[in-house]
Amino acid sequence: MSSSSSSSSQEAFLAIYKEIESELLASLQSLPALSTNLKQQLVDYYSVCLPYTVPGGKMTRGLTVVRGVQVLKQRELTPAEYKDAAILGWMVEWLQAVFLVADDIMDASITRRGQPCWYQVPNVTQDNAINDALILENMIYQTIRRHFKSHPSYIHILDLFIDTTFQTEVGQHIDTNGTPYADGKRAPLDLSRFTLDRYRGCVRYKTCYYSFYLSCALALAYCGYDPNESSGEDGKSGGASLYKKAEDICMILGEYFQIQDDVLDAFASPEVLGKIGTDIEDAKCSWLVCKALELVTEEQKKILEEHYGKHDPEGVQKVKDLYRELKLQELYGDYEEEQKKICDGLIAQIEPENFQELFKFLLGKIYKREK
Ligand code: GPP
Ligand code: MG
Ligand code: MG
Ligand code: MG
Repeated sequence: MSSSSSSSSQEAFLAIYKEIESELLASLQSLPALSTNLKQQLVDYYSVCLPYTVPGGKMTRGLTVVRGVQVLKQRELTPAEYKDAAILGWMVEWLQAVFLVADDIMDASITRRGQPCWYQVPNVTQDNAINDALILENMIYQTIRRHFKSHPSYIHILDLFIDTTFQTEVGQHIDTNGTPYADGKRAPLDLSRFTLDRYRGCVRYKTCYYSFYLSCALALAYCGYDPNESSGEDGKSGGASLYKKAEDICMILGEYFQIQDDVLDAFASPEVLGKIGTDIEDAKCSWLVCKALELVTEEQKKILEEHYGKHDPEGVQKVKDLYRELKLQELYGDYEEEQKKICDGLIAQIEPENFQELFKFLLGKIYKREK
């Protein structure tokens, strides 16, 4: 796709965001039994919250739904179809906003998309931000009901959001290390938990489903493919197998994407990345720490034991120096090249051939990404 056609497709997509935002603000404006003044306060607040938290990312998840519907229909979309696909795409972006507002609180992050995290904005605070994440989530269901209540796939679309949300929350639980508090204290750092097995389970749940599979599955659902049946719209066969093929490749793309996210967390410049890494401070089960633990000597392991999981810039620097000494960036470079080849090979085997386009689009978005 040329950069001009990609920027015009982003513009068209953003125009649909504005429509959804207006509808949601209008519904706040018409809440019953509240004074005009109170309703105006709500509208004023969410007129800032929504544009701050929902658009402003790379929009890959949302644009994937549009691309998926185009690929499955094998033709240009009518204006009504485009709008439907873009609304579903924005619902994935909305879900991402829910997760990011909450994740930044949980990870004690500072910036996101080149600006302070929403909970860090003066006058927002953590109390508001937690409730905003809940409100943002509810807006997904209001919007899907408004636009798809009489669509044949309505229930299936809802199920996809419900299931994906739960999967992501399970992944987030594993990610936050969910160790029960003993005597009011968090359990001490346990490096033996940071295995690639734990990593892969965590990432499948916290990232792959919502960042990759959901958008593809929504495109299938919108086009009439039933995950429980072997035939789809117009008697097209293989509904169930298309979901399965999408899931299989999305799990591989998603793991590759999160490994990139972890490497960028430690090594990318925050100006380019738009966020300041916190994985070392937060004692995250990052790909880097898992790989480091496979390679360290007893002496080097002491650096991790002493400095991993602490909010101390010098200690964090020592961990990053150790990662450099272990040549983890080079190891990642090799992993990325190998992963690209594996993904190219797997995508080339997907049938029908037109479905391959969707995964080529996703792989193109992530290969060698810098943010
Ligand atoms: C990415 O983790 C995963 C999420 C953003 C899902 C959050 C899920 C919730 C249920 C809140 P990350 O912390 O590595 O992302 P980032 O690096 O963007 O902060
Ligand atoms: Mg985070
Ligand atoms: Mg997180
Ligand atoms: Mg991260």
